[in-house]
Amino acid sequence: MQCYAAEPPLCQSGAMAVMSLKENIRERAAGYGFALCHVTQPDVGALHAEALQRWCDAGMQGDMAWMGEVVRLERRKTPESMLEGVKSIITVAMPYTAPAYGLEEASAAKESGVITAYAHGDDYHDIMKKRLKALALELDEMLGVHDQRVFVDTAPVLEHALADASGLGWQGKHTLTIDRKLGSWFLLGEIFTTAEIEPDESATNHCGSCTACIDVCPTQAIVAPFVVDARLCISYLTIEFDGFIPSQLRPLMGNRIYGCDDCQMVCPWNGHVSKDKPLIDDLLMPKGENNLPDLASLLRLDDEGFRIRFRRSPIKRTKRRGLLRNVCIAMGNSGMTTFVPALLDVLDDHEALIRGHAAWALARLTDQDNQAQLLAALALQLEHEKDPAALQEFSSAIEDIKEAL
Ligand code: B12
Ligand code: SF4
Ligand code: SF4
Repeated sequence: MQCYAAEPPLCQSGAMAVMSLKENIRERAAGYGFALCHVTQPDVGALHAEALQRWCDAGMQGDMAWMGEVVRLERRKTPESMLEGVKSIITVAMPYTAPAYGLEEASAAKESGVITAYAHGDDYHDIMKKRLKALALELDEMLGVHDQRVFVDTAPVLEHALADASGLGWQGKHTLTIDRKLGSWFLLGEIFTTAEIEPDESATNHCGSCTACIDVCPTQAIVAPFVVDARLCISYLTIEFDGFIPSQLRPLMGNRIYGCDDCQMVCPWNGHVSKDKPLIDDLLMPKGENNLPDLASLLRLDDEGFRIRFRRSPIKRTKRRGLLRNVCIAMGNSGMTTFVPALLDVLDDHEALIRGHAAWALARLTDQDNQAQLLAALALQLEHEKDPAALQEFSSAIEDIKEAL
């Protein structure tokens, strides 16, 4: 045992607090907002390595080429390939505020879009990376000569497997990492170091016979316990996928316009996590504007408006074209003909992706009163349309409206 802390409150004169290296790291991590901090060895285990390979072989990564690419795939399986001589991996979790609404309230808000809770504040990637680097600097003092690297999300690191092995939390059937107290409302990061730190015990699974997440998934993307087919997952479709969303999946997306939290919202381990009391973390603090935002206002955003509104938000990832595509789908699913004028306004948008999805949405909102107007507007646009995919959307929309007559 050794006292590693040089300054109060860890080592106060008279009441010398003696703590182990790991306790000291944990305490410092907590100072950066990392509510959980554990340690493991650089080994993801055969179960995870094989399951990852099967997932990619089945093409479940969809268009996320960076997940299937051979070199990166091998790196995920072998953490030692990410830092020569790595001996220990420190895993951390940074909590964010759970959604302030329930599933029913969110889907009943037809004029609004649902944005995943982690994206209600600033972009966590920037925040966590900065904080992990600052923590890593402090480790330099504690660990002596060592090499280290920090990772958050985007690197080829199998974060759940390492979190599980380090005892930070278990991987639930929806594949997210869960802690008994925090539920799953947190994000993961790691520090890889060449220093040797005593590893923690791995986590134990507490899903039991529950299948709530599998049952609630709107697109049945959890194809088996612990297996999410990304191609079906609304999170993938709304954030990662850049093209025309398969038309059979669009009605299932409801009003989710950026990510999806359904499988987490029904998880009993999230039941006790407070929805009303935001976590005190200034940067990740939810901004009201992303809490069930008005769909019509979002559809009016031009490129500059989008850039300004989302410049510090993870939502910038989809670019305007992706978000407005999702907004069109939510409008089409709303059953609200009051959205028709807004959708007609973007039928000649400079982005084919938005034009095409607006056409689809208009066909869904056709009624006796507006069908002639909609057919005329779509036919007019069809004459000028050059993009093959948008052209296809216009033709299908016209056919659908005619069939409904
Ligand atoms: C690709 C990716 C996605 C993809 C694919 C999701 C997936 N399940 O793979 C998409 C875009 C769909 C996605 C969505 C989301 N993501 Co994501 N995503 C990632 C990323 C970059 C890689 C995940 C990965 O390795 N997938 C490959 C597959 C094969 O892994 P897997 O699904 O975990 O499968 C494992 C299990 O099947 C396990 N296994 C096999 N058999 C068995 C048996 C048992 C008993 C057990 C326990 C395990 C087990 O082995 C496999 C390999 O480890 C990670 C960050 C990272 N670098 O790890 C973030 C990450 C997982 N995402 C995260 C988040 C927040 C989300 C969303 C909640 C965002 C949202 N609200 O929209 C959703 C949740 C959807 C869901 N249910 O998974 C967080 C999760 C935080 C947490 N508490 O767990 C991460 C860790 C990012 C971060 N740094 O915080 N994501
Ligand atoms: S995030 Fe949504 S779509 Fe994806 S697995 Fe969970 S419930 Fe299903
Ligand atoms: S909903 Fe049930 S099965 Fe799914 S992760 Fe939570 S406890 Fe596990």
